[in-house]
Amino acid sequence: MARVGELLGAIDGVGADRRRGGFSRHVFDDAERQLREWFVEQAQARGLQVETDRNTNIWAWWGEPGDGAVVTGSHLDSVPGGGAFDGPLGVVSALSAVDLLRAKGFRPSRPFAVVVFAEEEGGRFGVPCLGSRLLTGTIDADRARGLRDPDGVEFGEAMRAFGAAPERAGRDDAALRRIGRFVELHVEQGRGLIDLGGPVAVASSILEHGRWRVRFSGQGNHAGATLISDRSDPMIPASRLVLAARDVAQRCDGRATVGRLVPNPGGTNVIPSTVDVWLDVRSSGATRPMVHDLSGMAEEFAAAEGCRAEVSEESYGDTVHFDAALRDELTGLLGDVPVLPTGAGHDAGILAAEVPTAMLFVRNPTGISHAPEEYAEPDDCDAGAHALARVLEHLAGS
Ligand code: HGY
Ligand code: MN
Ligand code: MN
Ligand code: MN
Repeated sequence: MARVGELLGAIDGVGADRRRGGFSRHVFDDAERQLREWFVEQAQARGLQVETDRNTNIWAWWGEPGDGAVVTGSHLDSVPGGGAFDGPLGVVSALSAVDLLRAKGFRPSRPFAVVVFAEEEGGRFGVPCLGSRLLTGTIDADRARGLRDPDGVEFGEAMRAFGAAPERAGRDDAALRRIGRFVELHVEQGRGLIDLGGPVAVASSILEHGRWRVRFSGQGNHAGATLISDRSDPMIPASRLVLAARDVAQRCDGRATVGRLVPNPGGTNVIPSTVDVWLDVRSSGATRPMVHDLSGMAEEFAAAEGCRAEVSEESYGDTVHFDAALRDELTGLLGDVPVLPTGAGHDAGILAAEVPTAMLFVRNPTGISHAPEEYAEPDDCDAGAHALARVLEHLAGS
């Protein structure tokens, strides 16, 4: 039976990003399609019955599909230049857990599925957990279809090119009825387990988080021929907003990040006409107030340069407290493993509003995620798969 590390190794080169380092795998791009095909092969090799739902999430059933299933899984897409574990570890561990259970002669006595959610990172169309948000109706289907990628391609068009029917996208009650419990295993994105010295933890909560885009508009012009006093340069208020985001976050004990800032047209010798800044803000309760303050500052910084600022909300997620009964069941089963919060969003956070949901974390010795340094030791990966198998056997047994 393949170990988790070997299964992960099989997809290691897919979507390797030579320019950024790490991996770039975004919904329906070549790399992500290769990973989808790999997953379907692996699932079918295990005798699982595979189907893709109307929102392009993939479901692999162990036995007949049915309502009230025990479901586990995660995502295969990545952030730009991301690590190898965020997402794939949860999918591979689910396959490995099926192997472990089957090897001991276990057969689920209730419907059982492994799921791969689409576009969890929002790396192409800008909204995280797009597949699970569509499934639960947490995003308006028309809005989702109209989301554009950096090349201006709409998600609806991309769905059609992928062979899906965009007009069918949206809340899928039949699919939701099929989920009785959802458990997602994920590489830890932080240092909790390093400091606690164990390979596996159970999740307690997810921070509230949101994504806003701020467009600063000024006057494009020539870098050499335009006096400083004659400029309306949107890069100036954009730069001030980056620093203000950090200061506001520190003051509010929150987290604010500008990981994406796009000048247009982007020439070295060109004063930009617009600069788009994406704010990623997380906190335990102060997210919207923080962005309210930052929006006011953006307008002030813009006015000071004769520019304009427009703020739009791209996505928002409330704080998620995972199902306490299920969480306690898991910690009991796994022998009092640590219970840790996470600042990272997950599909499990979206599903938690609809079904009893839990998460397992596997130790990441670097504590770094969304970067090539993200890592999990092979033995810890195996410990995670065994823990997941134990949980699934309990939930799908009697
Ligand atoms: O952004 C997040 O927290 C998640 O990794 N999508
Ligand atoms: Mn991620
Ligand atoms: Mn993830
Ligand atoms: Mn010229």
